[in-house]
Amino acid sequence: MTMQFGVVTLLPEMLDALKHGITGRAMQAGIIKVACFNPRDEVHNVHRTVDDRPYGGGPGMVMQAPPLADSVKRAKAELGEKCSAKVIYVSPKGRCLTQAAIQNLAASEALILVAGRYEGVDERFIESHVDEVWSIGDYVLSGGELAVMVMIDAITRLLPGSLGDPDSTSEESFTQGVLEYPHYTRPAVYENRPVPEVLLSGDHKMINEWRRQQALGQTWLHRPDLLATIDLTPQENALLQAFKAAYKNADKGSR
Ligand code: 9D3
Repeated sequence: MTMQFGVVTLLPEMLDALKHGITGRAMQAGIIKVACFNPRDEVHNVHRTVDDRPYGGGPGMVMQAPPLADSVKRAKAELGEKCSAKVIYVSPKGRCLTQAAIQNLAASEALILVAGRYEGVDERFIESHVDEVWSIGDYVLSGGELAVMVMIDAITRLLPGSLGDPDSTSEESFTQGVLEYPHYTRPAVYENRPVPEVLLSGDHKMINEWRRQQALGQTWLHRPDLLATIDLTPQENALLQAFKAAYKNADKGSR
């Protein structure tokens, strides 16, 4: 029932941010459990060294394999029965995370997530102890902790009971593959901009159609790559053509 996350990190304090918001609520409700394992705790020499210079030379430092492996072993032991827990290393070299990948990971009983620091970890740790490598996008972070937190956040909100509003997730299936329609709340006029009239009409058939059209239009404007991957019904195609026509017309008026 509880999904367990074992996080291997040199900076466990960073994970304290998960105590806020939906993840914090999920912790309190027993939906998730997050336990950190610090490779430094596995080293008993004077300086408690966990990194060293790269063989072959070059800049920066590399995390050594033994303290990382010992932390993973400790995490597996603590997760108890769930020795089936996959070990995931987050790295800019990993496969890029998608919502589909998050859905698959959310079906796990337990996950061990390894965050790197410095230039990365000794390749032999990955070969011997890591099952999957994931990236959160093509940009450079200063370490893996934020990526681990992104994964825990995205997984947690899919777990039963973790979202305050159960309608929010079913709504998402209605808008699968397209961007969201724009949202409005009071005041009815803000900086001379009125709320779209249809939203004040009370006509929910019209409102749904407008929202569908806006979702398709937003996707056409901002994520044409997504639009290319979905099949539109003839009605949706007509809604999008009308959006494009209105958009191009508005452009004429402003010149
Ligand atoms: C200077 C060469 N860098 C490769 C682009 C090395 C390097 C950069 C950043 C090594 C580690 C990191 C730290 N990043 C992560 O640990 C990380 C990450 C990321 O930077 N971007 C996207 N996803 C992820 S998941 C983990």
